[in-house]
Amino acid sequence: MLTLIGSPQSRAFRAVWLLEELRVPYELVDVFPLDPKVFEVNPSGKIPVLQAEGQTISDSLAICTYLADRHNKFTFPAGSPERAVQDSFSLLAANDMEAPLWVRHKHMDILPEKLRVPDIIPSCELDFLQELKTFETRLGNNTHVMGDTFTIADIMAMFVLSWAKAVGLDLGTGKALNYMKNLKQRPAYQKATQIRRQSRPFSEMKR
Ligand SMILES: N[C@@H](CCC(=O)N[C@@H](CS)C(=O)NCC(=O)O)C(=O)O
Repeated sequence: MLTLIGSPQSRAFRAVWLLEELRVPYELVDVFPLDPKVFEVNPSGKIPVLQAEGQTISDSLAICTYLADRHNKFTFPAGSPERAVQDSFSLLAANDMEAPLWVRHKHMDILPEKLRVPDIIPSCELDFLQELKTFETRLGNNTHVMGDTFTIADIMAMFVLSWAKAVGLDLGTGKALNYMKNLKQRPAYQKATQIRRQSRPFSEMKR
């Protein structure tokens, strides 16, 4: 049995979406970051964490990579050049696009007031928007980052694009929005969204 620890309102959404795509049974432990249940399995207190086959796997990309490899679905095989390109898209989403959003979020909402540096926010937004251009250029006119094939790199990208949109960043009217519109049609995405809607809102988290 797979156990996914983390609120589906967080990056755990990526794993929920993939588990729904794979149609494998799993238990979801809906907890916020820094919950004692998270510290029991991850010293950073961060979510998501997946428990599988006697291992504890942290990080949404590591979890999605494990699940996709294990089921040989929604991924190109390790060692293939396509896999390297797929991985580079996953990392573009997880590192280059996500890091500025995370720093922005910390300085707006998470850090103690005295540590927040509001002046950093415009540069975070600029960094994100530059990487969005990179993403759109690489995506071209494709429906998925790997062309016709849906992979976990799309799950990684969709999450960060949705996050940017939710916090009011202007994604323009072009490729990224069309890309998102197409992915939203996937039944597993819709199921994962329903699971997210039924979970406890992040506003209830106490720091
Ligand atoms: N790279 C990690 C980042 C994990 C992460 O930062 N998760 C957030 C929730 S989305 C968290 O636990 N933050 C800790 C906090 O809010 O203090 C991943 O993709 O899983």
